[in-house]
Amino acid sequence: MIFRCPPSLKMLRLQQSGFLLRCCPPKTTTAVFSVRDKSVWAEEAGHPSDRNVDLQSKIPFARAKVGPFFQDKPRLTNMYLEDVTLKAYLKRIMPEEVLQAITPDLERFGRRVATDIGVLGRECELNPPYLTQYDAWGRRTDEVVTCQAWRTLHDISAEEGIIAIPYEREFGQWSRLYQVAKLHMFNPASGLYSCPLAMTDGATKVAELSGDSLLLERAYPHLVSRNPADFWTSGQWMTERRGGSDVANGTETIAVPQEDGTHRLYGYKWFSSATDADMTLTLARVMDNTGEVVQGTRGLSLFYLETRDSSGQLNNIQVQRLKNKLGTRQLPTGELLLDGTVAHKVSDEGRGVAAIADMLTITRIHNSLMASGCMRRLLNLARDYSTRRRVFGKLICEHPLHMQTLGRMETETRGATLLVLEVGRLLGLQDCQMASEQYQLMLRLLTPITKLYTAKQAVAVCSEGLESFGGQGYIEDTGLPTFLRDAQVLSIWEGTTNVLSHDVLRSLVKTKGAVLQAFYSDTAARLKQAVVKENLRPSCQAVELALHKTMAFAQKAASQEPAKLEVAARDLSYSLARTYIGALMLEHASWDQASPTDITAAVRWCQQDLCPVVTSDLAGCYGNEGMAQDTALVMEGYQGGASSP
Ligand code: MFK
Repeated sequence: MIFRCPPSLKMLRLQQSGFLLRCCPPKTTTAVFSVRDKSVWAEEAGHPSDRNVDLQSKIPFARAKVGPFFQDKPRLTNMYLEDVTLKAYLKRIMPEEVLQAITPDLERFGRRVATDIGVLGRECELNPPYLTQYDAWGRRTDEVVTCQAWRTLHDISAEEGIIAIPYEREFGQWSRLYQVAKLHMFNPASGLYSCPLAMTDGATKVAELSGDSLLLERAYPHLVSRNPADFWTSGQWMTERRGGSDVANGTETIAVPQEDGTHRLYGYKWFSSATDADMTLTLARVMDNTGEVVQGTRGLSLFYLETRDSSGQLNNIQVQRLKNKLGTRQLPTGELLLDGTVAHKVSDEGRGVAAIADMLTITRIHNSLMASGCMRRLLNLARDYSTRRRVFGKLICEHPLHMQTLGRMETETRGATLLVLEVGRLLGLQDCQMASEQYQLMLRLLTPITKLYTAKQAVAVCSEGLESFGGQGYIEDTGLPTFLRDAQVLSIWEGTTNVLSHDVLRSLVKTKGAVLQAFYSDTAARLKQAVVKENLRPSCQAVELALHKTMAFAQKAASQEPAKLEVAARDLSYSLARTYIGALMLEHASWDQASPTDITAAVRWCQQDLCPVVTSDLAGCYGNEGMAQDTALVMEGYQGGASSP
C-alpha cells in the first residue's frame, strides 16, 4: 500500500494533540489514506473528538496504533547455492568425482546455516555466557555458564564433522578444501562457536605434527570425533598480562617439573578465548632445579593440559573473570589463574613458539574464513534487502548508486573468497605431505597476508554493509550490528595487522627471500593463463606491473637498513595481497566457464592501486624524514597525558 503524506497531515496531528481543537475549528482536509480497519480506528478514536468521526477514521496513527506500514526484513536462502564464487571455484579446482560426492552435503549445509544454525548463533549473541564463582555455601566453583544454543552448536560442530573432515582425509588433499568451504559458510552463522573450533583445529594439527604420544593417543580421538558426547574443544592460551603480541617477552608462566614427568604451571592467562574448552595448548617457561627460567623465545615450551580432572574439578585453574568486550560477546573469554595446573610438555624445551606457530597458521586461516564468510553473509542480506526496501519511489536495487556500493563490496568479497579458498587448497596439500617446496613457501607467506588483508576488508565491508540498511543497520534487534562488532576483532586477535606484517617479513628473512621467488613464479603463472583472454589483457598488465614493482621494491629494501623494510611492512603486505588477489581473480575470470561478472569483478579489482608500497615509497614515507614526519604529526599538541583521569 502506498500512501502519500499531504501537508494537511501536520494539521491533523496537531488536531489529535488537541491543540487545534482548542485554538481553531478543523478545516476540511484533502488527505487520502487507505486505512484497512476503519472500525478499529473509529473504536479507538475516543479522541481528539467524536465530533468528527469521518476524519478520525482516516488518521493512520492513534493511541496503540503504529501505522499500517512494516518494512519487510532481509532473508537468507542457501549460503552455498547463492555463493557463485565458492561454487565456481570448487567446480574449477576439484576433481569432478570429489565435487559430486560433497555437493549434496554443501547444499544441505548451505541451507542449514541460513536457517537453524543461524538462529542458534543469534541466540548465543542474545544469551552471553556468565561466570558463577561461588556456590551458595561459599565454595569456589568458577562455573562458566553458557546458553543451550552454544552447547547445541558444540554438538552440531561434531556431527557436521567441522574438525573431523580434514583429518579423516576421505577425499585426500581435497578434504581440507571441503572443510574450508563449510567454514566459510558456518563461521558467520555460528555465534562465534567458530572460535573454539579454530583453536581445536589448530590443536589437532599440532597433535599430528608434533607426534606427541599423549596428544595423539588421548586428545586427538576426541578432537576429531563426530560424536557430540566425545567431541572436545581446545583453547589456545597465549596472551598474558604483559600483552598479547610480544609473546616472547610477555610470557611469565612457569612450569615446575614433577617427578612423574608432568609439570605444574603457575601463571596468569589474560585473554583466554572459550574458557569452557576441554583442553588447551599453552606456553610456559620450564624452571630448572635452581629456580631459574630462560627469558625470551628460547625459554618458552609448549604444554598440553586438560581443564578438568576425571571428577570434573578444574585442574587448579581459577577463572578470575570473563572479559567485557566490544564484540564476540557470545564467547566466554576469561582471565585465568593457573595455580599448580598439571600439564604435559609437548615441544622440545625452548621450542614453544615454533611449535605453537603450527596452531597459529590454522587459527589465522580460520580467522580469514570468518572474514570472507561475514562479508558474504552480510552482502547476501543486503542484496535481498535491496529487493524489499522502497525509497524515493523505487526499490533500492533500482537505484544505481546503491548497486554501485554493493558492487564494490561484492568485488572485495569475491577477491577475499578466492584468496582464502586458495590458502585452503595449499593447506590440503600440506596436510597430505603433497605440497611442493614452492607451495609450502606460498602457504607460509600467504597465511599472514590473507589474515591481515581479509580482516581489514571485513571491517570495511561490514561497516558499509550496515550502512546499506540505513538506520536499521544500527539497530540491535535486527542482528546486523553484531557483524561489525565481531568483524572488528578479526584484525586484532591472532596477531594485529602490524604484527602480521612483521610475520611477512619474518618469512622473507627466514627463507632468505625464497617466499618472494615462489610468489613471483606463482603469480606470473596465473597471469600467463589469464592473458590469453583479450578482455583481461589490460588488467593482466596492471597486475604484472605491480608484481614487478613490488619485487623490485623488496629487493632494494632488503639491501638497505632494516628500519626501512620494517616501516614499509604493512604496505608491502597490502601490495602482495592486492597483486595476488588480482592474479587469482584474473585466472578465475579466464576459466572457460567463468561468468561475465567474474570478468567484471577481476577488471574492477585491478583498477585500484595494486602496489601502495611503491606509491608511498615514491612519496618518501619510508625514509628518515618520512618517519620523523609521522612522529611529529602524531605528537603535535600532546601534553604528556598529565591531566588524564
Ligand atoms: C574464527 C575465529 C578464529 C580465531 C580464534 C582464535 C582465538 C584465540 C585468541 C588468541 O589466542 S589471540 C592471541 C594470538 N597471539 C598471537 O597471535 C601472537 C602474536 N605475536 C606473534 O605472532 C609474534 O610475532 C610471535 C609470537 C610469533 C613472535 O615470537 P618470537 O618468539 O619473537 O618469534 P621468533 O623468534 O621470530 O620465532 C620463533 C620461532 O617460531 C622461529 O623458528 P626457528 O627458531 O626455527 O627459526 C620462527 O621461525 C617460528 N615462527 C614464528 N612465527 C611463525 C613461525 N613459524 C611458522 N609460522 C609462523 N607464523
